[in-house]
Amino acid sequence: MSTGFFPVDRIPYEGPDSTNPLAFRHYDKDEMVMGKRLEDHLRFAVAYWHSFAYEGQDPFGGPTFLRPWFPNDSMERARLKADVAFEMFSALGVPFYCFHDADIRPDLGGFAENKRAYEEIIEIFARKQEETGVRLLWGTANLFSHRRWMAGAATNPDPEVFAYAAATIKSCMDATHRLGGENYVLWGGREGYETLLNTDLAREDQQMGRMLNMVVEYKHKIGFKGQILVEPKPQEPSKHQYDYDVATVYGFLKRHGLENEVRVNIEQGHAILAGHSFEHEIATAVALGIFGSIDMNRNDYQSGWDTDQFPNNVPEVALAYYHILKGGGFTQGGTNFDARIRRQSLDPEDLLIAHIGAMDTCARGLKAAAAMLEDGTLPAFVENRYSGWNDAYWQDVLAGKVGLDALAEKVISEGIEPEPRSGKQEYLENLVNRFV
Ligand code: XLS
Ligand code: NI
Ligand code: NI
Repeated sequence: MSTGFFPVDRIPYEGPDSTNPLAFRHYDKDEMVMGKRLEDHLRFAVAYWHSFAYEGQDPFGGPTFLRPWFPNDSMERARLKADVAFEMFSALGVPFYCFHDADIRPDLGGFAENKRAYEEIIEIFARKQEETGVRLLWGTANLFSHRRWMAGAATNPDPEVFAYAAATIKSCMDATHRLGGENYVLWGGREGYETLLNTDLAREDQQMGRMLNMVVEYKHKIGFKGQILVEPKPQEPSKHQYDYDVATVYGFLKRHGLENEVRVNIEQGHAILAGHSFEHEIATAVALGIFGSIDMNRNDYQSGWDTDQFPNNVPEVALAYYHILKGGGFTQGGTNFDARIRRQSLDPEDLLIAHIGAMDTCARGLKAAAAMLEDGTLPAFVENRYSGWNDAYWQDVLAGKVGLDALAEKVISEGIEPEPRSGKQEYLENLVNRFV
């Protein structure tokens, strides 16, 4: 029995010439690209929080979405929300979804009541996953909204908050494991500070390192096969967040002996906030061997905060997928739409339209990226640019068999005077434009 919330129950693929706003024009999930179905390349997920828990508030105004499952104060409403959510996953034909504990259950006050409410909804999700074939890309804990987290979760000066965070993470990992989730994500919105005047950086680093080690120990203890992912973000809500960007997270992982256990979930808008591009963050993670998954969205380039809009820029998305495909593509990760409709987009169909446009944008981007790889000119250019290093002598240099003095001797005895070569940036930009 459908709730009747959405105007249609299935979004068809109608091809590029379709003018139907409730149809895909570029995302044909069975289309083969580089020997793989588009659905298996992109691994789309809907974010429960933005589409079903966000009520439309902004810093200056309250809720604008008057959904029948708001306010979030009873199990009955939480069950209705779950029904509508799975109707949308099925209508869109997405293979995955993602959620926080606080998105799916009412806040009933104490830890034990909330845990019971959460577990009841998890059992409903398990049944709905069976019925629809939709799977869990990742689970996570909301350790940032409630006032108890205002001074941090793992990095809180109060050890009892640390314990509460550990208990919350444990129940979210158990639920993710129960639902066969492919990843578990940690985003530390409050793991940072508002002012250094009240903050001990060394202690907070130690606390955060211990928490992440406990997560990894527990993963192995229960036999969870998913990836553990940290999601970098430089600030917001904290003035400064410790998981600033991919390179910072890598340093943290090394410091705490976790670089082979934990990978990153990279979000487009967070990359921009950190002063990077999305592809910079992806390429860095691939180079360091910690690429895991992506949160796909877009920021407004004028407003300067994390606006979580749906992606609509094909050339940008194409470069992101280029680096993902070049790095071997997703394994357990995927494309999670960490994006919400604008607070004036009131109609139920606006939720569908937003995801349709985003999925079409990603499909076009991925196909352009695949075409660039299959054409081969761009990767060959880069390969060729470094090809001098392939000689045995230069490999010995990298392997540490040649020292500074030996290199100095070589330059003098062979009269080496290197000739600069063009980086051909404009040529490469024009080349990319042939595919997007
Ligand atoms: C907030 C983050 C958050 C994580 C999940 O900016 O993107 O939504 O993805 O906690
Ligand atoms: Ni975000
Ligand atoms: Ni995110």
